[in-house]
Amino acid sequence: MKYFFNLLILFLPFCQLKAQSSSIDPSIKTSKALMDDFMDQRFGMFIHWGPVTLRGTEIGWSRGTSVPTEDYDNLYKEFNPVLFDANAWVKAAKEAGMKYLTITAKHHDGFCLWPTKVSNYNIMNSPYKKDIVGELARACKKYDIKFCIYFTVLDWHDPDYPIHISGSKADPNANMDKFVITMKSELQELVTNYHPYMLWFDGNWESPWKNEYAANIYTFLKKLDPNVIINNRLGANDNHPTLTHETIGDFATPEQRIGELNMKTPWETCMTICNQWAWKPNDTMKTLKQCIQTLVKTAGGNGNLLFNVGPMPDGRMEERQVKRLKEMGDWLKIYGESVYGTKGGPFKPNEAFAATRKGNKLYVHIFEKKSNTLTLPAIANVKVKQAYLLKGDKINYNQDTDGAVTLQLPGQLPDSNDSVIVLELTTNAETIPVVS
Ligand code: FHN
Repeated sequence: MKYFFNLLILFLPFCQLKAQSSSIDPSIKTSKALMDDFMDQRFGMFIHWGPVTLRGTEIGWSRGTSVPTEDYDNLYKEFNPVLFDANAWVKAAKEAGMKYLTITAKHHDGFCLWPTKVSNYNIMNSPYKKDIVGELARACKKYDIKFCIYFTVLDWHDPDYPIHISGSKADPNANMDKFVITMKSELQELVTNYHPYMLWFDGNWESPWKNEYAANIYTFLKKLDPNVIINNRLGANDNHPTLTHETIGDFATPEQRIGELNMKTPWETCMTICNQWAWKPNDTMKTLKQCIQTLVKTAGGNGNLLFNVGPMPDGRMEERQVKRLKEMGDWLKIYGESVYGTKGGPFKPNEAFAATRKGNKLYVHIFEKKSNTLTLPAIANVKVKQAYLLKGDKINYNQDTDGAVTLQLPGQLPDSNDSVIVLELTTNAETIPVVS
């Protein structure tokens, strides 16, 4: 009976959906303070995982392509990740220096990693029969990592969603209003049972999805938790790197590339440590240099990095991926103050260097030593008091009348992936306008 009333509560607002606005009331938008807190985190773990790992193919996208739909949709009957250990996954994120973790609770294939009451296509009907989302939420609380949830808008498995295979024609027998009620029921379970810090929507680009639905759901979510942060992939669009005042969502989400330097609106790059989002045997993994420089160039652009690992079908993360993340964490143990809680800029990141800043400190991240000196673009009305290697020796420099600073680089830079020189200024580095 309770479930019926829940559905009624969810259904009623849709009676007037057609009259519903396609934009949201600005007063319910996530506060600047919360967005500043999110952007201070700088580094998060993305996890793409599900029964598809039994085939080692891409989650969602291999359904009906490299894996026949019938085969794909029955993989959950074999899915039994007996070596899954939520604490081990969260500790891997912690030791990487990551501050938040985002799990694909439901990807485009529609399989739910939590005991939802809304559909049988969930983890409790696999041989594993345990609440993956709940275990990760508890482990994140234990290790002080912010717990976040990835949730797909499109659902190629749900008969009420009109598109059943990517690129196929809309099914006239589908029912979008009913589908959106299902979505709201699932989101109500996730928000009220696991209290995510952030919701990472995805799959918002197919024709059945409209901003009227998105606005209704954003408003619904904010009633459940006014503080939950929501990315820009709930609103109906495919322009993920952009955020405007009309966007239904709180931050932009450039993908598989580092976003542009942007001091005005929040953004987070999502990127894979390998090539595939879900686990793939012998996939190519990024070098430590690529990993560290991606994180630093993202922070240098004033953005966050959501870095993806794909755990294996038995529940373990690949040792080599955990080791690479630990190496990133070891680097952050030394240089983390030049990443966490900083602002990007004022220089545009490039192949030679990037810059971050906090208070009166300007952190210059040097990726390679091209000569014995490095001249930074002029920054007007800014005076350098002293320069030194972070955790290291004094650096000699000179500053000419237009403010350009030339650093005398040491014979051997301390870190071949990224060496950090601190310039202590006479003023607040965060107020320096971006140097184009
Ligand atoms: O289709 C998804 C893809 O599988 C993956 O989840 C990425 C992660 O950002 N998002 C979509 C592609 O843009």
